[in-house]
Amino acid sequence: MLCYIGIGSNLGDREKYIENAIEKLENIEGVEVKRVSHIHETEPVGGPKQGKYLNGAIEIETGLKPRELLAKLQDIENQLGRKRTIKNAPRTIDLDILLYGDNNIDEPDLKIPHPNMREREFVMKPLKEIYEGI
Ligand code: PH2
Ligand code: MG
Ligand code: MG
Repeated sequence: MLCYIGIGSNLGDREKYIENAIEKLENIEGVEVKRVSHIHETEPVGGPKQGKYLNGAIEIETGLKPRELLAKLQDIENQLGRKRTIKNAPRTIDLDILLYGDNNIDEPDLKIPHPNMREREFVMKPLKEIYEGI
């Protein structure tokens, strides 16, 4: 399945966290990283006052089911020191499933397409780069 992942970081060495997360993604069995967008610095949207983000998007081909993929992404977030506190808190790394083929999933802990992604410039800009070929 062709799938798109949103990546973000606004805590600590943001470049390093993004780099490490992509490397870990490449090492997941059943995931092939196909394209990575540019990484952009963006103003935080929502949540408490916090530092700027680095954001990008990643195209992968995967045989994993949505929940299997979600579990792998959460593993990587945990390995990279992600702490879950309040909603939209600053984070070392955030890996979100944006699109999973043309599947629609609406469950409490898994919504695909990712909610509000179309209104979020920090998601759509890197996604467009991938679609339009950078
Ligand atoms: N992620 C959020 C909330 N706000 N703002 C930016 N610029 N980038 C993000 O990745 C981001 C955000 C929740 O996941
Ligand atoms: Mg997330
Ligand atoms: Mg997010």
